[in-house]
Amino acid sequence: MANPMYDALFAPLSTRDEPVLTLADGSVLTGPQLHALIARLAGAFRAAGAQPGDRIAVQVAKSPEALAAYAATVAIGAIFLPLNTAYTPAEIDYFLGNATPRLFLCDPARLADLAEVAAAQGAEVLTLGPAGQGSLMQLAGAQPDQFTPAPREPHDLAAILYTSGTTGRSKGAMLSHANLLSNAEVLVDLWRFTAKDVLLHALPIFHTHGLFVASNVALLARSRMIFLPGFDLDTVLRLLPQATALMGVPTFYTRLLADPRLDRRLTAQMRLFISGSAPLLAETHREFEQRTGHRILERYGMTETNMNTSNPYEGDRRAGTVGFPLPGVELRIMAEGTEVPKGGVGVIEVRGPNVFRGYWQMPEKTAEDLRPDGWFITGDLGQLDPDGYLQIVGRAKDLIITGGYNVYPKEIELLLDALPDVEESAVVGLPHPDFGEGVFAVLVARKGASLDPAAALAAVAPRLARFKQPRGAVVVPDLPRNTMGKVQKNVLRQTYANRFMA
Ligand code: MLC
Ligand code: AMP
Repeated sequence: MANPMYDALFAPLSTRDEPVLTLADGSVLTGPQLHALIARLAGAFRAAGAQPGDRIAVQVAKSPEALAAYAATVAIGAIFLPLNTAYTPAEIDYFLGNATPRLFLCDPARLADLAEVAAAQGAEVLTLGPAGQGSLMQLAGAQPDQFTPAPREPHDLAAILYTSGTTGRSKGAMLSHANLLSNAEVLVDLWRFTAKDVLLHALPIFHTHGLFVASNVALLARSRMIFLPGFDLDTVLRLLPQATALMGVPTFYTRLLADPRLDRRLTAQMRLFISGSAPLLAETHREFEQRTGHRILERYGMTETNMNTSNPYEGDRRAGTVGFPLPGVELRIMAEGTEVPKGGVGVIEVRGPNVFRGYWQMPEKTAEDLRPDGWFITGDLGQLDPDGYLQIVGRAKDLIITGGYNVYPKEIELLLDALPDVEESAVVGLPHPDFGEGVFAVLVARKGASLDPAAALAAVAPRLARFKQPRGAVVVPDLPRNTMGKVQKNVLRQTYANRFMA
């Protein structure tokens, strides 16, 4: 019986007798070594009681073992649930409560904070440190380096990734083997990835971009990955000459451009620079081409759909656009229930094998975004230019994207509004030179209360991942509202637009 993801991405490793992962220190893992690691982790998860269909939640630093944990989870028919390493115990408590995983793999250094949360949610804890320390590798050491994967159907779930909801509570996007594989196959072909490529991988692997767009594509194409713990500018500049491709969020590119060491010589052997997860400014695109001669290829995706559109590999990679729908993906622009012709602005909807199976245990939320005929309402505002290039012009959803991470204001507003001296709050994204957008809070004090903005932010910080914490706040007499009484966040964004800009 087949296991689609294992068969396509991981089984071939056993005969790829060459370096598959190269680490920052130059050490390598060959295909058979990585495959043996996956086998042992599969045995370890099974020994710990994980069955097909179980969720395995993972909040660990990026490492070959972490990547192998993803592969092992999918190979035993379980469902991989990666969690941002910045999440606090309060946030983790929500995810474990919603997904009820069988196992929770966390950093041994955070066991004191997390063991109680995991126990309360009935998840058995295994630990994995950045250098492979912890109980998981101990358990894996006793396992064979061969194993039989569990049979899976294409529509069986391979992963659940949380993407916060506009109402503040994150939703678990359910992704099937077929969702992920169909997208990886299209991207390998569209972006010309081959066994000759070396992907410089500096993204986290707890989100779609680093896990599915980068890792799945490289594995499927049999490309090698220079597998870095994260984006460190000096390391990326040092290793660029050894790579052929880089995938990054716009912050990667603005940071590279801010460093005079980035030049044509350093990037001469590079084949492809890809950007996504957040808007790439047209001037960044132009400056990058002037500096290096490379035209960045921008693409557009989501946790719920993986990649939707891409600029062409051959042909005009148009700055300020996200290109055309991928082969097999339908796209339309909708406004007031009808499709908008070229040039008109509306909400982007997509349909195709890449579109997820719905939100975990949230049928009503699923029905709000996923139409019965398969069209998914992205919440992004877009328009098609005369040549059919898609431009993302805004968001219908209340979303901030900071350095490529999504932040939903509601989650922060609920915490601020619960403070004794706060009457109400509005959280907005303001232009930020490094992260693209920065989180900012506008507060109204309760009658008679003297509200210190810094104290308010400090009070909510412990419950929020660092990247969600507002980087600034102001107290105002009242919030601007429209005639319907809805807070006008666009007015706030205009009023405070220069807050983070030098
Ligand atoms: C780190 N910090 C951030 C931040 N990243 N704050 C806001 N937004 C972020 N994105 C905090 C740090 O905790 C630190 O806090 C301070 O800001 C300075 O950190 P830094 O050293 O500058 O951050 P760094 O570690 O360099 O990380 C920046 C980054 C990282 C851009 C490399 O954010 C990153 O890897 N982003 C990629 C996100 C991603 O993979 N997105 C894909 C989503 S999937 P303090 O208190 O210590 O000073 C998706 C679908 C698709 O969107 O289309 O791909
Ligand atoms: P996530 O839910 O983390 O997958 O984030 C998906 C969101 O990121 C999309 O709905 C868009 O709002 C945004 N996004 C992804 N790629 C791009 C891009 N190239 N340009 C602008 N926004 C993007």
